[in-house]
Amino acid sequence: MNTLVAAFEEAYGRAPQGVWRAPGRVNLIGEHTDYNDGLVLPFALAQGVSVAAARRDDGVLELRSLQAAADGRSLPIDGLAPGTVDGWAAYPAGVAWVLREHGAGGASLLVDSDLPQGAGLASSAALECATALALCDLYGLEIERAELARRARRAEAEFAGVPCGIMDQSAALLCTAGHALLLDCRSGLSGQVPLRLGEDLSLLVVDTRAAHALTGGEYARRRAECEQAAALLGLDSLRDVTDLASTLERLPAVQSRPSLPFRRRSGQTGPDPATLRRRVQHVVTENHRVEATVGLLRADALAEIGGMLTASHLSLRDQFEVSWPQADATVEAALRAGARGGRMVGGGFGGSVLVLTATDRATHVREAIDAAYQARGWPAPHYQDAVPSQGAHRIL
Ligand code: GAF
Repeated sequence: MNTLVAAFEEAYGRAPQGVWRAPGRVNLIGEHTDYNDGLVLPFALAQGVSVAAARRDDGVLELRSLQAAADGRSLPIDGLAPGTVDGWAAYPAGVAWVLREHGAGGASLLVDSDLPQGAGLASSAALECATALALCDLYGLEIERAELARRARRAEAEFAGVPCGIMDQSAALLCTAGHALLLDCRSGLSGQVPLRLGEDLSLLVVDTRAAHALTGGEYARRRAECEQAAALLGLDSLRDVTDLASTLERLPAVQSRPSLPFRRRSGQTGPDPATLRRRVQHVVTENHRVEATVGLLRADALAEIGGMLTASHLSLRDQFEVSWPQADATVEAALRAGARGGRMVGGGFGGSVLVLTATDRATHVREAIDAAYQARGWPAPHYQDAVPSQGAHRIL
């Protein structure tokens, strides 16, 4: 933090009025459920984004980042509009844009991050939420955290043009140390679920180093498919599915084709029925897995959730089709080496994998994953131990 304060003084010629920090997240389980009004269970990482900031009264938002030293911006608050700012700056600028109507004005910001970008650990949400807390404090805005998460999500979706759900911003703002956050994305209600690892169990975050970006069209396509399935079923959202088997029967009959990766036949305008059935199957069973996982955690049976994690991964791989080769190889190698379970986390198509393992097997698990990457000629993955940490807060 001292480096950040010194860098702020050098950049702006005065001291910051404060420093705010928001964490990245790992989603324990409940993937691609948030935009289906479903359940998610993320926890905050110790790694995150810090923002040093001072108020300016000339209506200018100055943005600099220690990770993008050559890419500073100076933006008039009045001129902020969706689509006008590109790159990393779109996220803090989007937050200033959503908070403008509440009275937030100009500020000088300097960003620092120890979260890898593109690792699927919600670095954009962390940047948005640290900025949001900074602007709220600088301008005396009192917005409760669940509402602030909704505003930060709007910044990302409407200003930066990334069609995300509400999970990542909620995790950054609402998580508490030693817990996962159970969030019902339909009601907005949330609760804390104990996630204490103790000495015997470790949660390993494996950055597969296949970069992930939500701006690619596949995430938006999955959303559209889920919406289309719900519309065909006459439901508001897939959360309303009560009986999976009969629901799948109600979707138009499966045509004779293998249920392999998404592909449109020429001339076809939308996803075929088999694809929609797979999407529905994932979302509905994933909500059940969240409930089952919460049950185990509340019964103090963390060691038993491994099967849920692996089942989630297989569903994301085979039904939702958002996994990627490094993620599959990581889960496979980890399980072979005796891990209790593992799954890809986040939007997919790159990013990180979460592995639950007995601590005394962790080294063996890592070696097995390394060997799998080496055998395929992939760059070695990066590892970190996940420690369920506190949500966004002021650190200075
Ligand atoms: C990304 C999105 F930002 C989240 O809202 C969520 O949909 C997730 O992908 C998939 O569960 O992180």
